[in-house]
Amino acid sequence: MQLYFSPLTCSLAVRIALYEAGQEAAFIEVDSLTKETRDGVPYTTVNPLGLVPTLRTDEGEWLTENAAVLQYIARRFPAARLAPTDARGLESLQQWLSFVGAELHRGLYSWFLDRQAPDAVKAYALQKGRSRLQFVERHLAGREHLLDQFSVADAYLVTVLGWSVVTPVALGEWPALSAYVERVQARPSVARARAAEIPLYLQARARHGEPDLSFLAKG
Ligand SMILES: N[C@@H](CCC(=O)N[C@@H](CS)C(=O)NCC(=O)O)C(=O)O
Repeated sequence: MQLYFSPLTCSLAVRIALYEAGQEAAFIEVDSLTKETRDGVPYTTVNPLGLVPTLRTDEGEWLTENAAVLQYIARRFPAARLAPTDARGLESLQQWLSFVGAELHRGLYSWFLDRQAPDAVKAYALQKGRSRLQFVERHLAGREHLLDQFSVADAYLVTVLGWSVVTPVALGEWPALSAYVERVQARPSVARARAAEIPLYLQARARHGEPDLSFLAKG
């Protein structure tokens, strides 16, 4: 398998899922600014939209869209129990993958990671995002995970909420979300995935002359 990723972006969720499943893959880094792999291949030849993640399976299929890639990994490695197997559980998984992808990733956080987003859009997203954060806050109060046990939806949610530290989303306002992030980031697969990508993220920022965020390396 080959995973095209950019450090600490949503493709981190796929790395987490692979580590959970005990699978190795070739991790091919895409520079999010130049849209080239680190050895200079234009990434749009792999994914015309230039978006990560893209997964090339061992069977030679190309998969895009985080929710689809995550569900592929869950299905391909059932022993890792990264997804429910019953119909109701699968519906809940789909619900949370959609919610994280649309309401949190795209609807809220992505505007703060987009260098060209107008300030008015960011302010609107921040205000509108509050109801979405409140919704997950209520769901997670008294629960360990989005579903009954860790699933690929958690791999996605912990990745997205992890962006709070570099955005104006003040996660401290949401105690259940803050506790969730701390707990899930301590999970071995998540800690290992972050430890692999934080140095790459810091290197990419330094390459592009962006402000130093080395506090991230301290965990
Ligand atoms: N709908 C896509 C969105 C993926 C996405 O937004 N990827 C971001 C990183 S988190 C990206 O590659 N951004 C680069 C860009 O927008 O050019 C998915 O769910 O996989």
